[in-house]
Amino acid sequence: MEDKEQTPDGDVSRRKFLVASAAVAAGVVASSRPALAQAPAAPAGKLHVKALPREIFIDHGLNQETRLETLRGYVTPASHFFVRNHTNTPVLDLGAWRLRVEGNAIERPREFRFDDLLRLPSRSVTCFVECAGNGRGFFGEFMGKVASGTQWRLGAIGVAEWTGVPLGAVLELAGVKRDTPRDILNVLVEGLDSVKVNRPISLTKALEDDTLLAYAMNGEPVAPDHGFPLRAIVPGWVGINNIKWVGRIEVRDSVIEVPTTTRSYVLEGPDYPSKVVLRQQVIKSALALPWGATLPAGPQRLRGFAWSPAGRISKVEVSTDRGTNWRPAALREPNVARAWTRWDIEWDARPGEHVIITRATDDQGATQPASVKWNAQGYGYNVPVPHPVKVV
Ligand SMILES: Nc1nc2c(c(=O)[nH]1)N[C@H]1C(S)=C(S)[C@@H](COP(=O)(O)O)O[C@H]1N2
Ligand SMILES: [Mo]
Repeated sequence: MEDKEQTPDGDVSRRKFLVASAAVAAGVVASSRPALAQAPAAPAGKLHVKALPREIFIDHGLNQETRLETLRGYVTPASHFFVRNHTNTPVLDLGAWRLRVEGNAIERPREFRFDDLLRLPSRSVTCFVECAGNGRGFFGEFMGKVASGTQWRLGAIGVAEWTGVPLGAVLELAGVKRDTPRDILNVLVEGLDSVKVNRPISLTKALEDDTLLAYAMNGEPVAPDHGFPLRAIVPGWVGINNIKWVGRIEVRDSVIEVPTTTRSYVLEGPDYPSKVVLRQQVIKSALALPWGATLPAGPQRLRGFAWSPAGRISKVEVSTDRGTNWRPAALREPNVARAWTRWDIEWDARPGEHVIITRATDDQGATQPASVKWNAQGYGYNVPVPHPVKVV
């Protein structure tokens, strides 16, 4: 894989994109399968399949950030779910699709068809998928030192009910050799996008009940932009682990090193003597208003979201006076661990320029910190942010 295509949140090279879209245009993915078994085709030259209205998404090109203020329910519908692609969305044919499970720690390498997976016991998990770089823009905005990659604020997250088969059930059918190390990154999940984005997780994480190969999102087939026909769901871990368009899994007896663990998705910079390979996300909260919103004076109900990779949210505090006083927000159900909770609080808005700051705590005792170490690729920014709001 070329370095250029693996830069954190960087765009795929223009050349590679032209090749990929030419393949779509030439009908390379077409087949004689019944229409029902096919994903909708992305018009040639388009990066994505779904509509991306500017009222719902902030446009970062390949990457599309959800405007959290447009969300109404607990789960994020596919129409509103952020998109983080390393290259354009591939349009896969379900009939031709296969999942290969192989590697030197696998007893019986084998291939699964989609129907084989549907015959296995099904499991549903409600959790977030959140980009490791969610909040990256704040390194530049509040630390004065821009980190490389898409300058997200806090909309690179969505929560869905994912349904599929536990990854462990599939690994069990292929047989994982005894004595395979459990806590190193040796279970590689690979996508069928043109640059074959892949990332290894540990066997321990792979065998957790809630780690899924998901074929449904909020009760519907996973949409093309979100990984049709199958994506990995690795609750609590950074977004890259939730590989879309899964086509191959490799289990080895040793660490699997790929660009997503050696080059990107690592913490590095002046404050990191050695690179730290990312696994788990960090606790965060967000106000569901446009950045720089304008509100009318008078009583308002502020609302937002809070989420943690480890537990349920136990507290959200809100300051409307630049951090001097904090008040607890009401937490609304559902409040699912590794998904999120919605919160709201009343605010008597007086005319002028304000900032609203929110700070989440989870039931494991984790709280958003007062500071975070800068890192070159801008991961893990979770300091409470002063969200600007103008009252007129
Ligand atoms: N095959 C593949 N899987 C992928 C990616 C990708 O580019 N290709 N992007 C990853 C990243 S960095 C994130 S944050 C999530 C985003 O998932 P979404 O686009 O469904 O929101 O998918 C992950 N899985
Ligand atoms: Mo990501």
